[in-house]
Amino acid sequence: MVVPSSLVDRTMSHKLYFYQVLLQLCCHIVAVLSASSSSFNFVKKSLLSCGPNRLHVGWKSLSVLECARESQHRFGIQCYGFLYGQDSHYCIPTGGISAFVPRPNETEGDFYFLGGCKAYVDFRPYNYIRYADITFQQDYFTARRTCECLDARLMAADTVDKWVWFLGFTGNSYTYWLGLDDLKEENNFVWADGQTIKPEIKEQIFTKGKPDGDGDCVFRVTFTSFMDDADCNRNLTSICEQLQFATSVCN
Ligand SMILES: [Ca+2]
Repeated sequence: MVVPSSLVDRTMSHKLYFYQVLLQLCCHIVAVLSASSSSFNFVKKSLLSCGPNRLHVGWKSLSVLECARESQHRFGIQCYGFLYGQDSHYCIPTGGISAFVPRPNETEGDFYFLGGCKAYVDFRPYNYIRYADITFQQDYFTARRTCECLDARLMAADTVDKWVWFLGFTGNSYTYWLGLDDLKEENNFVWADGQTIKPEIKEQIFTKGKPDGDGDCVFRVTFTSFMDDADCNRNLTSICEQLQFATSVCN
């Protein structure tokens, strides 16, 4: 039996059409999956004592996902996060977070963050840590919260190496909070990393007769190489240290 050539052509063209549709469908699924997976890298983060650099005044977006996609599309690697108002549907793309930038206000909505060492713009590398010089004055509790907001902690100068660096860095001009206090138990001084101070370090960093119970928080006394305890409500400058990016490319 002879099959008419027009029938063969029609069958072939149907097959071709089927494969074209299948290919388009696959491409669409891959595109949707990759867009979703990149957007899902953002994590909702509360910012109590620091803020994100706003990259743009913002625009209306239908959803969080849409806001994430458009922020990344418009600002590429500059975009480390975004603010999205669930009620206002307002989308504000953001760069890195900083202690020197105001925290988001209520109308700006929730903050979504990508993270990564470059997203913390205040930090510089030093050996196995990264530090941020918080040059404005805060009480001890606020200074601690500011470091926590930056996913860091007040500096624990609990080794000779870090102690020497701290003295050299802070110079003579300012009084700095150190991450050291006896808030939980009088005269039991504990570093910001949870370790109780070693007796030999305590002897080295406090001048004779100190700490004398003036307060529960420890600071560097201006124009000396020594520490003293003081009222935690005093407003002083501070240093945050960040350890989680010790081996990162940012260093
Ligand atoms: Ca005390």
